[in-house]
Amino acid sequence: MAVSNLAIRNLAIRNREISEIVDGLSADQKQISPKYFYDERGSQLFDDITQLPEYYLTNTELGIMRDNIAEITANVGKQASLIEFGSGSSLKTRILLEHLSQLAAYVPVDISSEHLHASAQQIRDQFPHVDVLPVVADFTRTFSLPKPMVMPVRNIIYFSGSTIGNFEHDMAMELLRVMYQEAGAGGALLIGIDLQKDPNVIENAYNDSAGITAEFNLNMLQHLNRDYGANFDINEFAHSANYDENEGRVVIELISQTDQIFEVGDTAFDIADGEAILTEYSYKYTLEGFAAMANAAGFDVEKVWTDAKQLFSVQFLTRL
Ligand code: AVJ
Repeated sequence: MAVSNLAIRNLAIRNREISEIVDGLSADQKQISPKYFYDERGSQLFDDITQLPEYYLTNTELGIMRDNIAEITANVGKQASLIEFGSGSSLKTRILLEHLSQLAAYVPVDISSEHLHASAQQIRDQFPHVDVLPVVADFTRTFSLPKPMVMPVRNIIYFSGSTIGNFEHDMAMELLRVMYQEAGAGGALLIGIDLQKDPNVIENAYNDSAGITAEFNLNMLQHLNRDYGANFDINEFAHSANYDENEGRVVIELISQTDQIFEVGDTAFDIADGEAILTEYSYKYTLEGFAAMANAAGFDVEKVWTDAKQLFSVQFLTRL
């Protein structure tokens, strides 16, 4: 029987993921990586979250981009290669592409090949003059860049949505160092960073009244049941999101509603009534705190754009 290389490769990836999930659930603090939020339904639910009145992040970042687009594109300059960390089907990317008329290339980088190629094709359809060169890679490690038809003047790394907030300090630093490497000489980083603010505003963004964030969080268990041989009883877990002001992070968890046992593949786990599975951190920064990290990774904070309420920031960092 012929088994394709692709099938073998996918199996190998899946086995690695299952052992990663089992390891996380075997730790003292049970945890599952936030990357498992994003199956098809999870991606749809996240899109829904971005439309919620409580979830200020997306609309605020969009507003900042729209209000400052002339300055932003002036900082990027002409004939840059725009390298987006993440597959970039968002409105923010479209605003940039609409206003950066002389790009050397647009390079979306994503680990999911399917998602990446679908959104790359949409970008090509909407921006036929742009050289779109998708790269399948795990952007937490360095990867090699494609050669555009036109020689880029500089690389601009784009990382929107405050996605860096998912990473704890050491990993966030590592990611900034990867972006420094990928930017190369003369390169820069355009990044969206959520800011520390009234804890109630933050907590409401992760505890919306429509219950979409709860659904998004619980869907992770459904995803594991469907694709990773788990048997979670979705009805026996509850969504929880609390802002820890000292750590500057939202802690998002699934709380067991009873003493129970669940399995992932062949491994069984006990979980007590009230015990948590950590599914996500969402770090919020002060401008000073983020600047210190950027400096330590070799960047200079050249420009910070914020909204009137200082909820969110878009920052332009150049290599020191
Ligand atoms: C995609 C990581 C930026 O932290 O706000 C939204 C994900 N989780 N609601 C965030 C998320 C729950 C989001 N990021």
